Amino acid sequence: MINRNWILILTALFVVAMVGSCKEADQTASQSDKENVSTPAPTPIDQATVGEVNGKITFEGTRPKPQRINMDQDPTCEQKNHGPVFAEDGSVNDDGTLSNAFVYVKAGAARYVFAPPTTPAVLDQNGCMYKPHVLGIMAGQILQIVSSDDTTHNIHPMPKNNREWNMSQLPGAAPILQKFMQPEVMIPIKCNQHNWMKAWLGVVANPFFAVTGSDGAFTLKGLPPGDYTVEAWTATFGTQEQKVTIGPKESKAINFVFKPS
Ligand SMILES: [Cu+2]
Repeated sequence: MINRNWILILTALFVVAMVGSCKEADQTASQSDKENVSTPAPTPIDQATVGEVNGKITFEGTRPKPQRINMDQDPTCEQKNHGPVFAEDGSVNDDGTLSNAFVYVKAGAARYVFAPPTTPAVLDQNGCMYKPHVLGIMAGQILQIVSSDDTTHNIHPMPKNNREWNMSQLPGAAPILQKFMQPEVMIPIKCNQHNWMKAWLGVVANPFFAVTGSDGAFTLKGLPPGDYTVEAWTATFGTQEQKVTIGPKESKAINFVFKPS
């Protein structure tokens, strides 16, 4: 009697497991089918002939006054930052260069299809500030949003060409994974909990983009020979573009100088 019951139980468990794994396989298949339909094959690029564009972003003129951020509203945020915090938008480096400029190939690369990287672009929330403040990502690449804070954030991208959404992230919660399928420079991201939190996301159809750091420098590597329009975007001082022709294996320098807005 006992043996028969056990056989029945084991059989039932086996059936449940099989049904479960079939369902999983079905979902995986339909997901990859969808991706295959929407993603054309990448264009082969002769890596032996690629070149690059590099340069610096600088600022000339009277610098805007640094804007101090007031985090009184959430003591958790205030305590995590040791000392005053200033807004990144409009800030000029001591040496006159600009950080947080987004430089990318705006035109000239559309004749190629590029596969988005399989590694995600990561946006952290740390001290109730988005890190990094400006982030580049390829259309279709995963944006992984994490929080290093002991407070709840509500991430709210405000795109024009992509789907708008907002999601809360509690302390210790799993990363939020999202994709932006349409190129869009730039998507502002705010936090619905902390009105000072701001980030900018540059979604590009090609892998030729960079964000300047404390030296104001950028490099766009791996460019096939051709004519390109390179745009430099800043949150406060507007955008500028320059045309550049890259020959085989050529490295060209172009600089952008921004003035007070
Ligand atoms: Cu927040």
